[in-house]
Amino acid sequence: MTLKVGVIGTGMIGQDHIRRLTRVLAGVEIVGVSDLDRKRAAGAAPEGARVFDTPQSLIHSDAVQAVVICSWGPAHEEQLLECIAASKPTFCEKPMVTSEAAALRVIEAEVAGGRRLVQVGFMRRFDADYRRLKTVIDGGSLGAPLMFHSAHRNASVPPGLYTSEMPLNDTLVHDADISRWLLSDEIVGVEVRLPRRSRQGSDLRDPHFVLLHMAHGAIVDVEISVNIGYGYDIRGEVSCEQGVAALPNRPATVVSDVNGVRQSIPADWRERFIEAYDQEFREWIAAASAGTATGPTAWDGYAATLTADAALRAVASGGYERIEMIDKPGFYDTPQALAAE
Ligand code: NAD
Ligand code: ISE
Repeated sequence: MTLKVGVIGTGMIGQDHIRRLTRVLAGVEIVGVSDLDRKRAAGAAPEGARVFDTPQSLIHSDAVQAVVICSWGPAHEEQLLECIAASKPTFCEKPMVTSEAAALRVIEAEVAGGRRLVQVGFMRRFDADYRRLKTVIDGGSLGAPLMFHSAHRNASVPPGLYTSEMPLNDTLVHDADISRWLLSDEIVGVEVRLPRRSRQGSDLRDPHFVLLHMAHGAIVDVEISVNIGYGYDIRGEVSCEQGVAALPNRPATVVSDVNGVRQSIPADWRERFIEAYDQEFREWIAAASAGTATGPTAWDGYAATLTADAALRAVASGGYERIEMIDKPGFYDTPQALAAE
C-alpha cells in the first residue's frame, strides 16, 4: 500500500522532507502541497502533485490520507486541529505549538478523537547515536543519571532582530525533549544564565546557558548557541553514579594537507541528522499507513512548550521558574494501543 501524503509548508525543511519522501523512502507518495507562498509550493511540488490554495483544502481532500506540517510554529495549532478533526495521521514539525493553551487544545482534541494521530518532529529520538546512549542509560549498569551536559550549536541564523525568543522557542525545545526521553523523566524547573554576549551576531542575544531541573533530581545544562560560525555541533554526555556515557564524535574523513590534519563538521541540521530524519519518516509512514501515530506525542510537544515558556520567564526574572503540568492523560502511556480499527 502507498500512503498518499499532503505537505503544508514548502520552505527549508519542507523541501528537505519532500526530497526524502519522494527519493529516499518507500511506501509513500506526495499527492499535494500547500504554502502561503504559492510559487514556492509550485516549485517544490513533485511531478503529479496538486498545489492546493489553502492548507484546509489540502487537509480535507479525499486524495490526502496523511499530512506533513512544515509551516511556521505559530501556524501549527490551527493546522493540527484541522487534521485531527479530519482524522488524518499527521507529522508536525517542532515546535508543536507556541503556547501552553494551544498545546492543551491539541491534546484535548486528540484524546477526544480516541486515536493517536500526531507525531511531533523531535528527530533526535531517531538518531542512532542517541538511541545507543539511551540503551546504555536504561540498561542501568552505570547507575542513576545525575547530570546531562547538552551542547546545541548552530552555525548561523538568518539576519534579523533576535532576542531570547527564537533560541528558546525554536532551539531549546530539542534539548528539552531529548533530556526527558534520555532520562525518562519530566522537567520541573528552569533557570537561564546569560553569558557574555558573542559578537558574532550583531543584534543577537546569544549564547544562552540553560539549566533544566528534572523531577527525580538530575540536572541538565544546555548550551544554546545559534550563531557560532564554525558549523553545526551537537554534543551530549550523561554523568551517572558509576560512569559516564556520551555521544561519539561523528566519524568524518580525516584530511591531511599543507594546513594540517582535520575533519569536517556538519554545516547544519540537514547534514547532521540526515539519517535520523529518514528513520523518523520510515517509522511515521508505517504508523500512518495503519491510520495512527507513534514516536514523540502531543504530550511531548506540550512538555517542550512548557519548558520554552519557563525559560523565557527565567530570562526575565533571572531566577528559577517552576513548571506545572496537567495530569498526563493515560492515552499517552499506550501509544500503539489505540490504532485504527
Ligand atoms: P521556512 O521559513 O524555510 O519555511 C516555512 C514555510 O512555511 C514558508 O514557505 C512559509 O511560507 C510557509 N508557511 C508559513 N505559515 C504558513 C501557513 N499558515 N500556511 C501555509 N504555509 C505557511 O522555515 P523552516 O526552516 O522550513 O521551518 C519550518 C518548521 O520546521 C518550523 O516549525 C521549524 O521550527 C521546523 N524545523 C525543524 C527542524 C528540525 O530539525 N526538526 C529543522 C528546521 C526547521
Ligand atoms: C531548527 O529549527 C531546528 O529544528 C534544528 O534542528 C535546530 O538545531 C535549530 O536550532 C533550529 O533553528
